[in-house]
Amino acid sequence: MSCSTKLLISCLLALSASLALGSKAMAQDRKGLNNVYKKYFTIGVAVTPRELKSEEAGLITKEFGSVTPENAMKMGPIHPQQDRFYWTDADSIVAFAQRNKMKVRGHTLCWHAQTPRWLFVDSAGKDVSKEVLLKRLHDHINEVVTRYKGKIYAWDVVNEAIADDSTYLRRSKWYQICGEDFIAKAFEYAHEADPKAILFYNDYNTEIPAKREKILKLLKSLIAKKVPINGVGLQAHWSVSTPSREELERSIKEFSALGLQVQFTELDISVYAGRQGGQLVQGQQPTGSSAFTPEMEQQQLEKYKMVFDVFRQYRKKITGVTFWNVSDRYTWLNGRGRKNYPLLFDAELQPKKAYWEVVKF
Ligand code: 9MR
Repeated sequence: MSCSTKLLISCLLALSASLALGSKAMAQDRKGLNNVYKKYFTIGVAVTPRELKSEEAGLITKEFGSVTPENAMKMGPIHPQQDRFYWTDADSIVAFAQRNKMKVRGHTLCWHAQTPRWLFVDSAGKDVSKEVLLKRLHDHINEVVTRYKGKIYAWDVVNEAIADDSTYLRRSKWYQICGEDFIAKAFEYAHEADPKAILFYNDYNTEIPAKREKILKLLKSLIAKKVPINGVGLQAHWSVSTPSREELERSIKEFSALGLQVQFTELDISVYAGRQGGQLVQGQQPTGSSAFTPEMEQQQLEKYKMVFDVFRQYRKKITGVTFWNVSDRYTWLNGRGRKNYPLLFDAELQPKKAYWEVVKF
């Protein structure tokens, strides 16, 4: 090897080492989303117990100030049999948050999905009465909320009780057996178990006028009945095409005008157009290659920039923004043979271009 080749190689090595150092320094210099938004609102993330024991843990503590269990506190997973609770996963998330001085949003006490088998039926398999179902709801809420009293600052008490079709309330098993009373009762039971917890009603498609109207109607009726409700969770499963700035601003204004806290509880921005993350429905086949194209990257970055701009503008009304999943390594939006890239970190856990737009203001 000639002298000049050796020199060239050592120059290249030195250059690549300094580049590596540079990107490391940049990673260390990153303040983290929650710190950048300290004066605005808490920024949180939905987590699985596995992530808290993996590479993701460092990213979670660096970037976020609050965690929400993605599934671990839902009634099916946490209360699989009437006389048996499964606490391991939920406990591990709460312990992680305590160790790292993070807040916890509890999710969720009463929902039509992910319910345990035993909940709505008696031993003969017949539907239970309204009294029995409300007693079961009471006992469930009392047990779970009491266990984490003082450790979970906010609960999604009732999730998704409003219908997507032209009816008002979703015709769920809860509704069929109890009528609308289960909603107010769930809040009362949660308040009784932890009077200091901030109690939320949580739903999706809250920027669609027809659905927004129905949610407003429900919230107004709960407030009029003096039900202990403190906030509304707007899920924010959005996409490159939704919501518009106008729709989003209108939702924040109308919900906060009720005197409730507003939190965005399940934020992600799908790279496929459409409501609810542009999900594929049963039987629909994915088209194209499922790659994250530069066009998607640009559209997503613009949507993230716009929504955080609005969030900052309405900082006085908004008390929290939670992402639904940590990075593009794992998202609930993957499915039916199609990959999605809805978050601010890529599958290598590195910040995407959209991240830098969100922290630049
Ligand atoms: O992300 C959750 C996914 O892992 C579960 O399979 C799914 C079951 O319905 O629930 C997902 O989380 C939902 C949340 O609890 C309520 N709002 C909609 C979320 C996405 O479906």
